[in-house]
Amino acid sequence: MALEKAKEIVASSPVVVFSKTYCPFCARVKQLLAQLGASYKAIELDVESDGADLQSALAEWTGQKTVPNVFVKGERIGGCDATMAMHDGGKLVPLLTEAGAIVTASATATTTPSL
Ligand SMILES: N[C@@H](CCC(=O)N[C@@H](CS)C(=O)NCC(=O)O)C(=O)O
Repeated sequence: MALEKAKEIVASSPVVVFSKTYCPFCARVKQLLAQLGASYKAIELDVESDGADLQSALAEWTGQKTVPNVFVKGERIGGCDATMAMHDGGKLVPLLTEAGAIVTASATATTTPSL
């Protein structure tokens, strides 16, 4: 049940961060996404009534017991370290852009009909 819900949440948004409000690693990831101008859905597991169940389901599904647990386009990136490493490797922004989470000026221009 919680596993189904976790999978539904992941499928429902291009970027999902399972997080806790007081977690500094989660704050780092959310801050990075905000700095990159990426839209994302944060699920704060310490606030959700079924947060503990969701966290257990995520551990069962992904093998990761900690937060943040970051997903882009339904694929798991991992925690804060993995997300930062991906960004440092120059791979995060392209993935976020491909996911539609970052709308660039040029992408906006290409969707504007020419006059
Ligand atoms: N190295 C991990 C650190 C994550 C971590 O230690 N998160 C803590 C919260 S700040 C955690 O999930 N603790 C267990 C829990 O809250 O259930 C990462 O890169 O994401």
